[in-house]
Amino acid sequence: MPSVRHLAHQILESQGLTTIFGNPGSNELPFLADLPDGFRYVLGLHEGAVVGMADGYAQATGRPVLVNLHAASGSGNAMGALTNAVAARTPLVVVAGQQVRPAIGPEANLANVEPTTLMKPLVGWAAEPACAQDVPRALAQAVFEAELQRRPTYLSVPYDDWAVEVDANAAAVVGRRVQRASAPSEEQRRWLAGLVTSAQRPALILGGDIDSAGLFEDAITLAERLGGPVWAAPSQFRLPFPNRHPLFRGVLPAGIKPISDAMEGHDLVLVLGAPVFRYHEYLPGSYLPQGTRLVQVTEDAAAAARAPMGEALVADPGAVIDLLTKVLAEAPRGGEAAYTTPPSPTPSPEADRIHPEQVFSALRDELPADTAYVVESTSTTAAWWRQMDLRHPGSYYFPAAGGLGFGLPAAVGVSLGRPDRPVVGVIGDGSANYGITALWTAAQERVPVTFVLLRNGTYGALRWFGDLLGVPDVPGLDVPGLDFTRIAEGYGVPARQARDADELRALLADRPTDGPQLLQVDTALTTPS
Ligand code: TZD
Ligand code: CA
Repeated sequence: MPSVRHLAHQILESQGLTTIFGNPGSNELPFLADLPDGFRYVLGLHEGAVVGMADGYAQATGRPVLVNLHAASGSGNAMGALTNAVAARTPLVVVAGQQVRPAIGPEANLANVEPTTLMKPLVGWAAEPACAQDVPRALAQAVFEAELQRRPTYLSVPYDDWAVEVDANAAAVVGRRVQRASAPSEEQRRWLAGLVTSAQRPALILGGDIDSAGLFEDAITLAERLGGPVWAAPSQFRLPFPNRHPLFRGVLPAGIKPISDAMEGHDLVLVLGAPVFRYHEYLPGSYLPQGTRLVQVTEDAAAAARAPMGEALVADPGAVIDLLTKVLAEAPRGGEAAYTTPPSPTPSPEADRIHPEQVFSALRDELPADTAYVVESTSTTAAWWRQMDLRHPGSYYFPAAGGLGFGLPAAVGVSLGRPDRPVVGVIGDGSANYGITALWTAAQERVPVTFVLLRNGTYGALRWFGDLLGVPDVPGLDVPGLDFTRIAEGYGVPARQARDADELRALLADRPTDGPQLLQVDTALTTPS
């Protein structure tokens, strides 16, 4: 008779979840015992970093990933990082260790007292199996729910369950396949095709799901046939379209009025793979200009249901791109205009500081075109998009819910998931602290990530926000006295200070490919828009 542990490992293997990101405690040890060959355990030193790494890995591979956390305290530490995974629709399968069954009721130390409510509403599904026999099935469900809902799930397993021997029925779940297809019906296809072919001035707004779902290239074909402008949806966590393509108009500003202004003159706005919309700054106005019709196509039923305007079709954006590309094939309206060239970087106003645009133009010139960037630097967004030239799928990752602590760990996860791609983390001196322990994992795993640490001594974006809100003088906005070269060295990551743009270029060109490195640059303060 097989043990629960044996079946669980088989299920994970058959579903391709053989890389485990975790931080263990007593309750988790029995699950980790006897892991078969081919499993890899990536240790993170703090649960926020564990989830950030797993999020990056899952996004880079497009597959669900197992996260193993310690009881309620480890789960609690992970919750901030989970907000990003929820917004990015990342299928993380979080398995937490529970005390032995007889010890839960009396609340022994490290009992996870209300495991099914603890992580809600962040996770889309949470359970603790009612008996050991049900653990294998529940684990499979956790994987399938994460994939089907594209949302993290949470399973709490009492640690005395792993050694229990179960009957043959429990093994029936090994190797199950659960798939989803969501192509529009004939009637829906006619409706969409009619809308798009009869539009005079259509516009496309693409969300992060386009890149997550591997539709980056397909979106280019569609846009070129449509011939209309393309924006990335606001609060973007992936880049769904090449940012220097002649049809690209940028990432939409995250306010009601600016989006409405941008849509002026368009009779049809087609939103693919994005919520409508993830606003941030409250800049009131009417949602859309007079006479503009908005249609959202998303697989995320909740995003369709909660949108405040427009029509929605819950379907696979890939199927819709396919359909529209075919419908538009006979009447191409697109031009062959060239990709735009970035401007010369703005010089720094201060002698001992580099302008962020100088940093980004150095990245653009010195690094391979297929570099994947994980960005968590909040006041430099405008400078970033002015300088970068990203033409490959999977080139850009940003914390999807704006929760800091994603960038540094996610860069490690992206590199572990895609060892074929150069990976660079662009991290602010504020942001770095929330996920700093991932430096240790990068050093131990010899992950070839270059971390470019932008040190402006402050929470730059919050200074800008304070001005926007009319409260420029608040405490707690500066972060002086941090030297990330010394912090990195302490975690085992070699580090250098680049004193000017030329030195940065030289260090980037000469970056190691057998392990991580951190390059710190002192940067001038800029505003995000
Ligand atoms: N805590 C968490 C977990 N997430 C957050 N988003 C914040 C706090 C608030 N916050 C922002 O939204 S931006 C920011 C903070 C603290 C400043 C980040 O500083 P940085 O980047 O040095 O990384 P800039 O370029 O100086 O803004
Ligand atoms: Ca900063």
